Amino acid sequence: MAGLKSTMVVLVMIMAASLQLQFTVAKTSHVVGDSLGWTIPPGGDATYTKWASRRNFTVGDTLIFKFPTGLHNVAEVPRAAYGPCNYINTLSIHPTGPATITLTRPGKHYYICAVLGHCQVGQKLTINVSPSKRSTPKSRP
Ligand SMILES: [Cu+2]
Repeated sequence: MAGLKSTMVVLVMIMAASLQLQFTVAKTSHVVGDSLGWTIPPGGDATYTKWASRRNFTVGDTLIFKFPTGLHNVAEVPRAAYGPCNYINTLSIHPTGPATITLTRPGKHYYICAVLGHCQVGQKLTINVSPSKRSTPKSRP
């Protein structure tokens, strides 16, 4: 009986996962860090890495960075600047919270907080954005 029960649990999990896949076809708003928001993460940079690993990002989706204006900010930086937390050559900077960023390009994106010291202790996020899915025409000739 225990075997049947665990099989059922696995089945339900598979169904939930495929439902989630369907939902990602629509444009999604991703609240970075969920309830934690965009802050110095208590668990270090693994916090946002873990958060991102549970999600699928697609062109057209938005990232919402929730933070109090003045305490943090969001800077998109090139790959080379991400590791060393170099925020001299930012691609864009969003000083006002909450900051909503629409993902317009596929590929890797690198975000850091450019307040001195914050990126070094883990306030950084990298995501991989998939190209947008083309909607297949429903009507047939
Ligand atoms: Cu910060």
